[in-house]
Amino acid sequence: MRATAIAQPNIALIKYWGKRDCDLNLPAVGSLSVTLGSIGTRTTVEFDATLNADRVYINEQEADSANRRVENCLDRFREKAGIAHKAIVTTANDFPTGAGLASSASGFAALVVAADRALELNLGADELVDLARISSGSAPRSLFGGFVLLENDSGGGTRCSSVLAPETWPWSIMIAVTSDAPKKVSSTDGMESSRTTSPYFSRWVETHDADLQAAVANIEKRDFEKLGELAERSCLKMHAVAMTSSPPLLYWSGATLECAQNIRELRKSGVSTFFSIDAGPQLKAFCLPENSEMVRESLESVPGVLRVISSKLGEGARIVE
Ligand code: 2P0
Repeated sequence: MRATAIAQPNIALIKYWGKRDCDLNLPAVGSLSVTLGSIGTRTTVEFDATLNADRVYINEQEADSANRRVENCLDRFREKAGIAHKAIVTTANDFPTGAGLASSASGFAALVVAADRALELNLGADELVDLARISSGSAPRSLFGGFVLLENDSGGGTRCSSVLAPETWPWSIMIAVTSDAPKKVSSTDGMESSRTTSPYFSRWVETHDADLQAAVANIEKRDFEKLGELAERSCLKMHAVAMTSSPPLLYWSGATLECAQNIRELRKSGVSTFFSIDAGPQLKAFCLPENSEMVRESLESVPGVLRVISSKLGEGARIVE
């Protein structure tokens, strides 16, 4: 009744921000992401009839606040397996947790894959997508590798799949880490505040599907420049909605903005690259592998950048033990 899985974070090119159903954690909009290959979460789940409570350890510390979300996820697995055993969950990230690097995505993707194997449920991909999504809206995307599309389906749920395998179109991703501190406002709280208070939220939802469909078409055409334009704009649209929430959500630091300006300057000088920023101050720059050193040097030159993590595209969540 024990299994270990690895899952890798993903970064959305076309962002998810806001929910249409908070109880089922259904996103208001679809999203398109890339799964990273060089940083990850390793999670072991062990169900044990002798335990009287679930125990959750994140990076060797017993967790309180994240515990409820993990317990809810385990409850759904217990219900499917028809057992009441509690579990020990041990999870470790080799990157900052809760700082806009998609640790909840890789964390819950690893958890559902490990729990499924530990209980020998052999659930299908659609069921794993639902179980991951209800815990964290971005987690289904880390179940798959390469370029991944998460869409609302006509039946009131979501579906998720890889639209292109990682080796088919190699990319480099450079993450400029400007802070290791956890964010002050969680994505979940930020999204709900945006939905209820930003005057731009309805336009964000109305204009989103066109961005998503255009991005998928440009992946099919391998048009890096057009995809980059769409992705950078989707990121800035999301932050415009966040910034115009009440109270305003400003996830950037000065260094984040300076990194963004450097990427735009590089692009003006003829280097194909674009950026994205999530609910934290790290900046993610995307480029083709031949430009990765130039992009890295440009980000490293910004005061306030603590380090640059380099990644390629990666695989979906998988069992390792
Ligand atoms: C994304 N983010 O598409 C967007 C962009 C953050 C900024 O998906 O509330 O932590 O658990 O569903 O999964 C963060 O989403 O939020 C996220 P919940 P989650 O990557």
